[in-house]
Amino acid sequence: MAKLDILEFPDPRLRLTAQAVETFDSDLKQLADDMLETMYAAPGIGLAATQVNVQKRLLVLDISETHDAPLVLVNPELLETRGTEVCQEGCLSFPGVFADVQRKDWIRVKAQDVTGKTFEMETDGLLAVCIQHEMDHLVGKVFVDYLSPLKRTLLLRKLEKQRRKAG
Ligand code: GNR
Ligand code: NI
Repeated sequence: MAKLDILEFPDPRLRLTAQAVETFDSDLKQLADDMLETMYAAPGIGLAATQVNVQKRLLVLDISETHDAPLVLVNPELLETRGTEVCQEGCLSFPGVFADVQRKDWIRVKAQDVTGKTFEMETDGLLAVCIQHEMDHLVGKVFVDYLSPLKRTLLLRKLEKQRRKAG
């Protein structure tokens, strides 16, 4: 296992669109394991391959507090959504800042596991929010894109301030 470097805004590589995974080999399994290790160490509850500079449709998640419920979604697709909810989101590519974002409240997702087996899941709440946040990363979208210009400017100013404070 290896911890990977997480790209931070405004790195232009965060804007790249990921390609579908076609090869389910040991390298893919290794990448998923490394992404989980990176996510747990951060710590975060989700991580998209885009954030570690890999342009593949792959994301990992674990919303448990005990780090024992890892989920890997390869080539995820939203099949159905219901309702909306607003959740305060953070992002490992924007350390130390948070903003309210409106998402779908309930989702049905189709994806493949790391061996290529197709599965479907239905979920809501934080996990549903997180899957939508990670799927955005795979198409080069980040949570601040949902904010008004004023709110975005204030948040990015805060991000700079946090960075100066951190180091
Ligand atoms: O760790 C994370 N927490 C989080 C909280 C609310 C909504 C979304 C997230 S995802 C984020 C990790 C991350 O940046 N994933 O891309
Ligand atoms: Ni993120």
